Amino acid sequence: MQLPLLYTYRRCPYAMRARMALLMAQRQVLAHEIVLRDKPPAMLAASPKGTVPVLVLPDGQVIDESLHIMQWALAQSSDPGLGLVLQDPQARAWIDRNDGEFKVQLDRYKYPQRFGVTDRQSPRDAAVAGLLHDMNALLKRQAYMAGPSMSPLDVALFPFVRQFAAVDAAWFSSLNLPALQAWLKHCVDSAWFTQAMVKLPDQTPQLFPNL
Ligand SMILES: N[C@@H](CCC(=O)N[C@@H](CS)C(=O)NCC(=O)O)C(=O)O
Repeated sequence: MQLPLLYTYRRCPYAMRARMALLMAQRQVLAHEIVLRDKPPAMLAASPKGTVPVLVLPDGQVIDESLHIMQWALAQSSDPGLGLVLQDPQARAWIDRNDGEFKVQLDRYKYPQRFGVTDRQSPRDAAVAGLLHDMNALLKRQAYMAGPSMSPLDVALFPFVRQFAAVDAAWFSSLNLPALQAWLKHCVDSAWFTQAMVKLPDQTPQLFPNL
């Protein structure tokens, strides 16, 4: 059987989403770890916008948005509930806030020079007062974003919160966001994340997951 080909980059939070969804759905692909400054011509031919992740199906169809790859993978899971999680309007609203306002704040906080930001505390504090505060409020009532167990919604969100936390880990752990901090730790410690972060050799497609 011909496998889909996933162009991925280990440290990219969008690619992490895609890899964890493939794991959750137990859907095997060939994973090609790219070098960002030397993207494979075949990837650019399939998706000229040049972002990862990109999934190329055996019939030639190209899926080059992380959420669409998640949905494609989850739709094939033996658990039909998995795919439904991302279709919930509230889940979509969380993801839209993450991929929109929070990602902008994260980039300005993480790379102030790149964005000409002189006061990196403004985007940092806006992120805390915005998405992170609201996630913490929900996570006080339930362990994960869509209920009592880890779901594709957590997978879509936590790689970005992880990046935010890692900019200044001591400062992040000093925040009064205990439910969010516990959630992040559980997600990072999960088997999904551990397996999604297994190192693949550059530029050599490998079976993923390698069952
Ligand atoms: N909306 C896209 C965003 C993907 C994205 O921006 N990926 C980054 C890496 S984290 C990328 O490939 N950037 C291109 C580059 O750095 O050359 C998705 O959800 O898949």
